[in-house]
Amino acid sequence: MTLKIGVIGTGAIGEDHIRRCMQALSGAEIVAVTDVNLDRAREVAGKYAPGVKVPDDGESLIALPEVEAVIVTSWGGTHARYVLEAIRHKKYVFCEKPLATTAEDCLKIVEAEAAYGRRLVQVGFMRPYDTGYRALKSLIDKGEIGEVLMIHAAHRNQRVGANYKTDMGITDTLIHELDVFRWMLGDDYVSAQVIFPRSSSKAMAHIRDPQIVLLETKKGIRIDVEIFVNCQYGYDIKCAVVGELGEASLPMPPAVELRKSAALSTEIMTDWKERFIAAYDVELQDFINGVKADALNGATSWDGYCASVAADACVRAQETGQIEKIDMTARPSLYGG
Ligand code: NAI
Ligand code: NAD
Ligand code: ISE
Repeated sequence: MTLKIGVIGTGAIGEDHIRRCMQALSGAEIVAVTDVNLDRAREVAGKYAPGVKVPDDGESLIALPEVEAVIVTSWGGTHARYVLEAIRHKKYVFCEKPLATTAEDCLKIVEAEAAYGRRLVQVGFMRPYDTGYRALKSLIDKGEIGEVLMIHAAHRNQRVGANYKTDMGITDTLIHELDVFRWMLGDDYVSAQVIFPRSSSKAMAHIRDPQIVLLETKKGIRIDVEIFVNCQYGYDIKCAVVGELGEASLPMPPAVELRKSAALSTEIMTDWKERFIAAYDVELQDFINGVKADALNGATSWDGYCASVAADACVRAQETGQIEKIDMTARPSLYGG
C-alpha cells in the first residue's frame, strides 16, 4: 500500500520533504500540497508532484478523503492549529519542529492526542536519527565516559534572514538541542539562564547574536549552548560531553582533507539541509513505516511539549536575565507516565 500524504507549507523544508517522499523514500506519495502562497505551492507541486491537488488552505487539505497522513512544514506559529485539526480528523501527522511555539499550545496537542488514546503525532526532531548523535548516545549508555557531568555545545548558522528575531534563537534554533539532550541523557531540565555576549556587527541590528544558554538538569548536569546564527563561516553543530572518565564529542560529517599551499583543510558545510540529510531521510521513512504499522516512532507530542516548556523558560530568561525554573505538568500515561 502506498501512503497518500498531504503537505502544508511548501517553503525550504516543505519542498525538501516533498522531494524526499517522491524521489528518495519508499511506500509514500504526495497527493496534495498547499501554502499561504498558493503560487509557491503550485510551483513546488509542478516540480516534484505534477497534477496533485492544491487546496486553498491547510484545513481543506486535511479534510480531503484521499489524504491519509499530513506533513506540516509551515511556519512554527501555525503548527498547533494544523496538528489539532489532523487529530480531530484522526489522521497521522508529521509536524516539523517546534511542535508549537509555546508550551501552552503543545499541551493542547498532548491533551487532544491523549484523549484520542493513541499516538497520531511525530515531531520532526531529526537529530536522534543522526548517526553521529546515535554513536555519542551509545557510548554514553555503555558508560565509556562514566557519569555525565557537563555538555559544551554550539549551534551556528552562517546567517539568517530579516524575519529572524532574538527569541527564535530559542524557539527555532536551540529547540534542537533542547530535544536532543533530553533524548541523549534520559533527563529533564530544571532551570535555564541566557547570557548575551557582545553582539556581532554581522547580525542585523534588531537581533542579539550570539547568545549563550545555560541549562541545568534534574541529575545536576550543566549544559552550555552557544547560539550564533550569523557566524559567517558555515553551518556548524558542536557537542562535547564531559564525563567522570573522559570527553566524547559529536563527529563532524565526513569531508575530504585537502593539503594545498602549505595548509591542511577540510570543508565546513553551510546548509542545514545537507548537514542532516541522511537523518531527515531515515526520520521520514520511519514516519511512513510507522503510519503503515499503526505504531509511530520518533519524538512524541510529549517530547515536543518538554522542549517547548524549556524554550519558554529560556525566552523568559532572555528578558529577565535571571535563572528561570522549568516546571512540567504530569506526563499522561500515553507517553509512559
Ligand atoms: P519557509 O519560510 O521557507 O517555508 C514556510 C512555508 O510555509 C512558506 O512557503 C509559507 O508561505 C508557508 N506558510 C506559512 N504559514 C502558512 C499557513 N498558515 N498555511 C500554509 N502555509 C503556510 O520556512 P522553512 O525553513 O521551510 O521552515 C518551515 C518549518 O520547518 C519551521 O517550523 C521550521 O522550524 C522547520 N524547519 C525544520 C528544520 C529541521 O532541521 N528539522 C530545518 C528548517 C526548518
Ligand atoms: P525508542 O524509539 O524506543 O525511544 C526511546 C524513548 O526515547 C521513548 O520514550 C521516546 O519518547 C524517546 N524519544 C524518541 N525520540 C525522542 C526525541 N526526539 N526527543 C526526546 N525523546 C525522544 O528508542 P531508540 O531505539 O533509541 O530509537 C529512537 C528513534 O530512532 C526511533 O524512532 C527509532 O525508530 C529510530 N532509529 C533510527 C536508527 C537509525 O539508524 N537512524 C536506528 C534505530 C532506531
Ligand atoms: C532552522 O529552522 C532549523 O531547524 C535549522 O536546523 C537550524 O539550524 C536553524 O537555526 C533554524 O532556523
